[in-house]
Amino acid sequence: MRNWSILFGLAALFSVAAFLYAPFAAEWWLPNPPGELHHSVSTLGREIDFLFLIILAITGLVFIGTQVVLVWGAYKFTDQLDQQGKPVRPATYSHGNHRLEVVWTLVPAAILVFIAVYQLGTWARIKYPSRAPKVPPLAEITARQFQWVVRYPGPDGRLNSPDDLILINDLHFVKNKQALIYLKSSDVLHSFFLPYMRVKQDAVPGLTIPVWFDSDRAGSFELACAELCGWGHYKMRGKVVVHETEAEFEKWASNRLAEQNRSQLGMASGAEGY
Ligand SMILES: [Cu+2]
Repeated sequence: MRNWSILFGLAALFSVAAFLYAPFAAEWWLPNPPGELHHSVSTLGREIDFLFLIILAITGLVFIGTQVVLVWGAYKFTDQLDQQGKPVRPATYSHGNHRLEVVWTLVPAAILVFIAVYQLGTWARIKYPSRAPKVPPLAEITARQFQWVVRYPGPDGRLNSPDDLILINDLHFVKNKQALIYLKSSDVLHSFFLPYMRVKQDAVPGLTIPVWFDSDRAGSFELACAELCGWGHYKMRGKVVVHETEAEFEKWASNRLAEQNRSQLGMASGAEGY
């Protein structure tokens, strides 16, 4: 049945075509700003993308190699029968090849060790708390079923003081400036996910985890929860706004703070709500 080799060959060709097409299609590639398909907005994001491409190249080459061998094997060693329906070339049965198995275990192991060692520096820059930027925290973010509670230090610059600005699903920071947040959870595991900044960090009940990122493009991006955390998981979609300048950010924060104070005053005096 030589036709099977053709089917396998077509499937492999389709996969390789998709693989080659992906980098040129925005909806197939990593999330980046519109019109800038290959530009990750964050410094660490660019490092992660580079690692990703290395892994993609290795797995891509292995994929093409194995598919070529598979199709060639299916084509060459297909069964052939003579006029009487007897096989021209009787099947031989193999019980494995020790040398081959050693090779295909050692080579992937060596590749994995290479990747593990090669990415160590990037991992440290992203995750080690000792490598967190030495800047005042932008906010404390507490995940809960089903929202992100974002608490910014108020005018006194200190978190957890009475003048804090508290917003839901609304994260703001300034372009080209390191943003440091403290991540918490008040119920179950959530995962703080900024796809455009390539940030993904679990929010773990009982822990306060520093997370840092930046962006060299202003604009509005997405914040999501990447851990199925309950029935309302889908609601944990938030907004990340990167402001062009510090002044713009300050103006936004003071406006929101004034709004918050007004509604609190209103609630205290019973003039609004209820
Ligand atoms: Cu969640």
